[in-house]
Amino acid sequence: MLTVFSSKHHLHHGIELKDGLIGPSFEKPQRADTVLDRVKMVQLGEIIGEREFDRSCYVQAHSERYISFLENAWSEWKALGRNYDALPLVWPVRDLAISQEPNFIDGKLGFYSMDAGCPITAGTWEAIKASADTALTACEEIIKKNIKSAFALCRPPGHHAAREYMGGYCYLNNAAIAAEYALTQGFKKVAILDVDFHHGNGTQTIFYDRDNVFFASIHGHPRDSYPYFSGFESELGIDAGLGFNANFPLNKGTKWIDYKKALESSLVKIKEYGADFLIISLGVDTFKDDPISHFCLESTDYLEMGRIISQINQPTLFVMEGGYMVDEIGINVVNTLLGFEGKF
Ligand code: OKP
Ligand code: ZN
Repeated sequence: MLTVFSSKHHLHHGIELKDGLIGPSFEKPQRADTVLDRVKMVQLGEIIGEREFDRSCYVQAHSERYISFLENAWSEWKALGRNYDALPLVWPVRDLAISQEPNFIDGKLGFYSMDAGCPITAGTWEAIKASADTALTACEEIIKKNIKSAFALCRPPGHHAAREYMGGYCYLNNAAIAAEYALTQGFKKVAILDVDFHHGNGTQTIFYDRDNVFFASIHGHPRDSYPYFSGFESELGIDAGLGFNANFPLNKGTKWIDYKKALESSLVKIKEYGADFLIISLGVDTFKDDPISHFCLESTDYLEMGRIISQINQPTLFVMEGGYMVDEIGINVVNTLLGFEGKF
């Protein structure tokens, strides 16, 4: 399988607010490098760099003003003499005013985020742009070269990022940006299957009222797990999108036997939908030793996960999302891809 990778991901590394403390983020550069090492070790296939795409490619899934915010946030922050990571500290929840964008950077940071998991640093824009371009390049390779599948080794991840907000280490929604791109290239029905441990709230909301992108997610139940306010089974889509969203929240400690049932149910829905292009938001934080999650998949389960996903038998783009047990993340990601290719 072809892999697309950008070493620009190193430009982004930062802090997060977790358990009441500011500390180094779990979402660190070593993650992507570990996956790349494994791709090389098993000789998964060719590895290419990302091409640059026009800004308008991101403005499909996001708003113009949100992209401008991401481009300019660091310089606005730095102009105040702050030479450390930017984090939001106030959010417009419920009845607070959301009709206008604040002028001041502290206001903007809260306006465009859902949590304090997304530091903005000097290199953040360049890294997140490269991550989105990685997904777009892999998508373009599948389409232009007419190949069955490709792996976009994206970092930072994207699935918590919505049309106008960042959250959970995610800034640009790489999978959503790729889905919009596939639609511009003549595909009619894109399905996104999100197997990251966390609900892909950003992807869900971007396509919630749409019938040309079906979204399915298998994740820790929001009663126990981040992002807490999204990912319930009752979320089915709205207006034209009603019936084109499916959530599979699972209990703490879920093992492969139960995970597999949810995976198969999600694929039945994707088949019924009649997808002509498949995007997998591939997070491996479902692994038993992941430090921030509570499912119990084993490394060999990912081989079977890949094999089962391949039954959709449509062009398939894998987009890297989460996974934080750095020693195993490479094995688990690449096992999924090998399983998909029938190599095990
Ligand atoms: C990202 B992905 C809030 C951080 C809370 C966030 C987990 C994000 C997971 N400051 N934890 O879905 O793997
Ligand atoms: Zn996750």
